[in-house]
Amino acid sequence: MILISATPSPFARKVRMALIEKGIAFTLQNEVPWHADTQTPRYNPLEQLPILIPDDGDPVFESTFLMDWLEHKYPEPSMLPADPERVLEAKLIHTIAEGVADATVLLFWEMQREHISTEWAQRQLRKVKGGLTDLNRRVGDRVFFVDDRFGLADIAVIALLGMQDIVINTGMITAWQNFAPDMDDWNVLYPNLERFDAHHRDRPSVKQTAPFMFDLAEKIV
Ligand SMILES: N[C@@H](CCC(=O)N[C@@H](CS)C(=O)NCC(=O)O)C(=O)O
Repeated sequence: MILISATPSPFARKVRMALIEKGIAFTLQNEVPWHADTQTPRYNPLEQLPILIPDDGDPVFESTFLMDWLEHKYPEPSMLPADPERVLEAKLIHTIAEGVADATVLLFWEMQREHISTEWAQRQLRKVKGGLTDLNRRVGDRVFFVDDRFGLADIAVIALLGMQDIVINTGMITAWQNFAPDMDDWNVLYPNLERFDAHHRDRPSVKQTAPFMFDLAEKIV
Protein backbone atom coordinates (compact mmCIF):
# COMPACT_ATOMS: atom_id res chain seq x y z
CA MET A 1 0.00 0.00 0.00
CA ILE A 2 1.26 3.47 -0.91
CA LEU A 3 0.53 6.73 0.90
CA ILE A 4 0.97 9.90 -1.13
CA SER A 5 2.00 12.43 1.45
CA ALA A 6 3.84 15.74 1.86
CA THR A 7 6.44 16.53 4.50
CA PRO A 8 4.62 19.53 6.05
CA SER A 9 1.05 18.22 5.66
CA PRO A 10 -0.91 17.83 8.92
CA PHE A 11 -3.63 16.04 6.94
CA ALA A 12 -1.24 13.39 5.65
CA ARG A 13 0.48 13.18 9.03
CA LYS A 14 -2.72 12.06 10.74
CA VAL A 15 -2.96 9.13 8.34
CA ARG A 16 0.74 8.28 8.72
CA MET A 17 0.36 8.27 12.49
CA ALA A 18 -2.71 6.03 12.36
CA LEU A 19 -0.96 3.60 9.99
CA ILE A 20 2.02 3.40 12.36
CA GLU A 21 -0.19 3.04 15.45
CA LYS A 22 -2.08 0.21 13.75
CA GLY A 23 1.12 -1.48 12.57
CA ILE A 24 0.13 -1.35 8.90
CA ALA A 25 3.03 -1.50 6.44
CA PHE A 26 3.04 1.20 3.77
CA THR A 27 5.35 2.94 1.34
CA LEU A 28 5.61 6.68 1.80
CA GLN A 29 5.59 8.71 -1.41
CA ASN A 30 6.35 12.35 -0.65
CA GLU A 31 5.22 14.98 -3.13
CA VAL A 32 4.67 18.69 -3.45
CA PRO A 33 0.96 18.67 -4.36
CA TRP A 34 1.20 22.23 -5.69
CA HIS A 35 3.74 21.34 -8.39
CA ALA A 36 2.78 20.41 -11.95
CA ASP A 37 4.37 16.96 -11.65
CA THR A 38 2.23 15.90 -8.68
CA GLN A 39 0.47 12.55 -9.02
CA THR A 40 -2.53 13.70 -6.97
CA PRO A 41 -4.92 14.41 -9.93
CA ARG A 42 -4.37 10.82 -11.15
CA TYR A 43 -5.95 9.47 -8.00
CA ASN A 44 -8.10 12.21 -6.47
CA PRO A 45 -10.44 14.52 -8.44
CA LEU A 46 -9.91 17.10 -5.68
CA GLU A 47 -6.15 17.05 -6.47
CA GLN A 48 -5.21 16.83 -2.81
CA LEU A 49 -3.16 14.51 -0.69
CA PRO A 50 -3.16 12.41 1.45
CA ILE A 51 -4.08 9.60 -0.89
CA LEU A 52 -3.84 5.98 0.14
CA ILE A 53 -3.45 3.47 -2.67
CA PRO A 54 -4.25 -0.03 -1.41
CA ASP A 55 -2.60 -3.04 -3.06
CA ASP A 56 -5.95 -4.36 -4.17
CA GLY A 57 -8.45 -1.52 -4.44
CA ASP A 58 -9.31 2.00 -5.49
CA PRO A 59 -7.43 4.99 -4.08
CA VAL A 60 -8.84 6.50 -0.90
CA PHE A 61 -8.44 10.18 -0.08
CA GLU A 62 -9.54 13.04 2.21
CA SER A 63 -7.88 12.64 5.59
CA THR A 64 -11.05 12.61 7.68
CA PHE A 65 -12.58 9.92 5.49
CA LEU A 66 -9.26 8.05 5.47
CA MET A 67 -9.26 7.92 9.28
CA ASP A 68 -12.75 6.35 9.15
CA TRP A 69 -11.68 4.03 6.34
CA LEU A 70 -8.65 2.80 8.29
CA GLU A 71 -10.77 2.24 11.37
CA HIS A 72 -13.26 0.23 9.33
CA LYS A 73 -10.71 -1.85 7.43
CA TYR A 74 -8.19 -2.27 10.26
CA PRO A 75 -10.21 -2.05 13.49
CA GLU A 76 -7.39 -3.20 15.80
CA PRO A 77 -5.97 -1.43 17.65
CA SER A 78 -8.80 1.05 17.53
CA MET A 79 -8.08 4.76 17.52
CA LEU A 80 -11.60 5.37 18.83
CA PRO A 81 -13.07 5.02 22.33
CA ALA A 82 -15.41 2.11 23.07
CA ASP A 83 -18.28 4.33 24.26
CA PRO A 84 -20.22 5.84 21.29
CA GLU A 85 -20.67 9.13 23.18
CA ARG A 86 -16.90 9.33 23.55
CA VAL A 87 -16.51 8.56 19.86
CA LEU A 88 -18.54 11.70 19.12
CA GLU A 89 -16.32 13.66 21.48
CA ALA A 90 -13.17 12.41 19.71
CA LYS A 91 -14.65 13.24 16.31
CA LEU A 92 -15.60 16.75 17.44
CA ILE A 93 -12.01 17.38 18.57
CA HIS A 94 -10.81 16.01 15.24
CA THR A 95 -13.20 18.43 13.48
CA ILE A 96 -11.96 21.44 15.45
CA ALA A 97 -8.32 20.57 14.76
CA GLU A 98 -9.16 20.13 11.09
CA GLY A 99 -10.87 23.53 10.96
CA VAL A 100 -7.83 25.25 12.42
CA ALA A 101 -5.58 23.44 9.92
CA ASP A 102 -7.84 24.58 7.06
CA ALA A 103 -7.74 28.20 8.28
CA THR A 104 -3.93 27.96 8.55
CA VAL A 105 -3.72 26.79 4.92
CA LEU A 106 -5.93 29.71 3.82
CA LEU A 107 -3.65 32.11 5.73
CA PHE A 108 -0.57 30.58 4.14
CA TRP A 109 -1.83 31.34 0.65
CA GLU A 110 -3.25 34.74 1.58
CA MET A 111 0.20 35.76 2.85
CA GLN A 112 1.68 34.92 -0.59
CA ARG A 113 -0.55 37.43 -2.37
CA GLU A 114 0.65 40.81 -3.50
CA HIS A 115 -2.41 42.44 -1.94
CA ILE A 116 -3.38 40.70 1.25
CA SER A 117 -6.98 41.11 2.39
CA THR A 118 -6.91 42.33 6.00
CA GLU A 119 -10.51 41.23 6.54
CA TRP A 120 -9.85 37.73 5.21
CA ALA A 121 -6.59 37.34 7.14
CA GLN A 122 -8.18 38.51 10.39
CA ARG A 123 -11.14 36.19 9.89
CA GLN A 124 -8.85 33.16 9.50
CA LEU A 125 -6.65 34.26 12.40
CA ARG A 126 -9.72 34.39 14.64
CA LYS A 127 -10.41 30.76 13.71
CA VAL A 128 -6.85 29.74 14.51
CA LYS A 129 -6.98 31.48 17.88
CA GLY A 130 -10.51 30.36 18.64
CA GLY A 131 -9.82 26.74 17.78
CA LEU A 132 -6.54 26.53 19.69
CA THR A 133 -8.10 28.26 22.71
CA ASP A 134 -10.91 25.73 22.65
CA LEU A 135 -8.55 22.76 22.34
CA ASN A 136 -6.38 24.15 25.14
CA ARG A 137 -9.46 24.31 27.37
CA ARG A 138 -10.68 20.85 26.39
CA VAL A 139 -7.41 19.06 27.16
CA GLY A 140 -7.02 20.84 30.51
CA ASP A 141 -4.34 19.07 32.53
CA ARG A 142 -4.87 15.67 30.90
CA VAL A 143 -2.45 13.87 28.58
CA PHE A 144 -5.15 12.31 26.38
CA PHE A 145 -8.09 14.21 24.93
CA VAL A 146 -10.61 11.40 25.39
CA ASP A 147 -10.49 8.49 27.83
CA ASP A 148 -7.09 7.34 29.02
CA ARG A 149 -5.48 6.14 25.85
CA PHE A 150 -3.97 7.57 22.69
CA GLY A 151 -6.42 7.93 19.81
CA LEU A 152 -7.97 9.93 16.99
CA ALA A 153 -8.35 13.21 18.91
CA ASP A 154 -4.72 13.12 20.09
CA ILE A 155 -3.48 12.34 16.58
CA ALA A 156 -5.49 15.23 15.10
CA VAL A 157 -4.26 17.76 17.66
CA ILE A 158 -0.62 16.64 17.47
CA ALA A 159 -0.74 16.98 13.67
CA LEU A 160 -2.22 20.47 14.04
CA LEU A 161 0.43 21.55 16.56
CA GLY A 162 3.19 20.31 14.24
CA MET A 163 1.69 22.54 11.57
CA GLN A 164 1.75 25.47 13.98
CA ASP A 165 5.45 24.72 14.62
CA ILE A 166 6.02 25.23 10.90
CA VAL A 167 4.22 28.59 11.16
CA ILE A 168 6.83 29.56 13.76
CA ASN A 169 9.88 27.97 12.08
CA THR A 170 9.21 29.56 8.70
CA GLY A 171 8.66 33.01 10.23
CA MET A 172 5.03 33.06 9.07
CA ILE A 173 4.00 34.02 12.58
CA THR A 174 5.59 37.45 12.02
CA ALA A 175 3.37 38.02 8.98
CA TRP A 176 0.36 36.95 11.08
CA GLN A 177 1.27 39.51 13.73
CA ASN A 178 0.79 42.28 11.17
CA PHE A 179 -2.90 41.38 11.19
CA ALA A 180 -3.28 40.22 14.80
CA PRO A 181 -0.73 41.95 17.04
CA ASP A 182 -1.63 39.73 20.02
CA MET A 183 -0.76 36.58 18.05
CA ASP A 184 2.18 34.66 19.52
CA ASP A 185 3.78 31.21 19.34
CA TRP A 186 1.17 28.55 20.14
CA ASN A 187 3.32 27.03 22.88
CA VAL A 188 3.45 30.38 24.65
CA LEU A 189 -0.28 31.08 24.35
CA TYR A 190 -1.59 27.60 25.12
CA PRO A 191 0.26 25.98 28.05
CA ASN A 192 -2.06 22.97 28.27
CA LEU A 193 -1.44 22.14 24.63
CA GLU A 194 2.30 22.63 25.11
CA ARG A 195 2.30 20.16 28.01
CA PHE A 196 0.11 17.70 26.09
CA ASP A 197 2.38 17.88 23.04
CA ALA A 198 5.56 17.49 25.12
CA HIS A 199 4.11 14.38 26.76
CA HIS A 200 3.73 12.61 23.40
CA ARG A 201 6.87 13.91 21.65
CA ASP A 202 8.82 10.63 21.97
CA ARG A 203 6.01 8.37 20.88
CA PRO A 204 7.24 6.53 17.73
CA SER A 205 4.28 7.56 15.54
CA VAL A 206 4.81 11.18 16.58
CA LYS A 207 8.59 11.20 16.29
CA GLN A 208 8.75 9.40 12.95
CA THR A 209 6.30 11.83 11.33
CA ALA A 210 7.76 15.15 12.52
CA PRO A 211 6.82 17.67 9.80
CA PHE A 212 9.08 19.99 7.84
CA MET A 213 8.47 22.52 5.10
CA PHE A 214 9.14 21.84 1.43
CA ASP A 215 10.34 24.29 -1.24
CA LEU A 216 7.64 25.71 -3.46
CA ALA A 217 9.11 26.26 -6.91
CA GLU A 218 5.94 27.22 -8.81
CA LYS A 219 3.58 30.17 -8.61
CA ILE A 220 0.30 29.09 -7.03
CA VAL A 221 -1.62 32.26 -6.19
N1 LIG B 1 -9.57 18.36 3.55
C1 LIG B 1 -8.39 17.73 2.98
C2 LIG B 1 -7.27 18.75 2.93
C3 LIG B 1 -6.02 18.16 2.32
C4 LIG B 1 -5.06 19.24 1.84
O1 LIG B 1 -5.30 20.45 1.97
N2 LIG B 1 -3.95 18.78 1.27
C5 LIG B 1 -3.00 19.68 0.70
C6 LIG B 1 -1.59 19.31 1.14
S1 LIG B 1 -1.40 19.69 2.86
C7 LIG B 1 -3.06 19.57 -0.81
O2 LIG B 1 -2.90 18.49 -1.35
N3 LIG B 1 -3.34 20.70 -1.47
C8 LIG B 1 -3.44 20.80 -2.88
C9 LIG B 1 -4.69 21.52 -3.29
O3 LIG B 1 -5.52 21.84 -2.41
O4 LIG B 1 -4.86 21.78 -4.48
C10 LIG B 1 -8.00 16.52 3.80
O5 LIG B 1 -8.28 16.52 5.01
O6 LIG B 1 -7.44 15.56 3.26
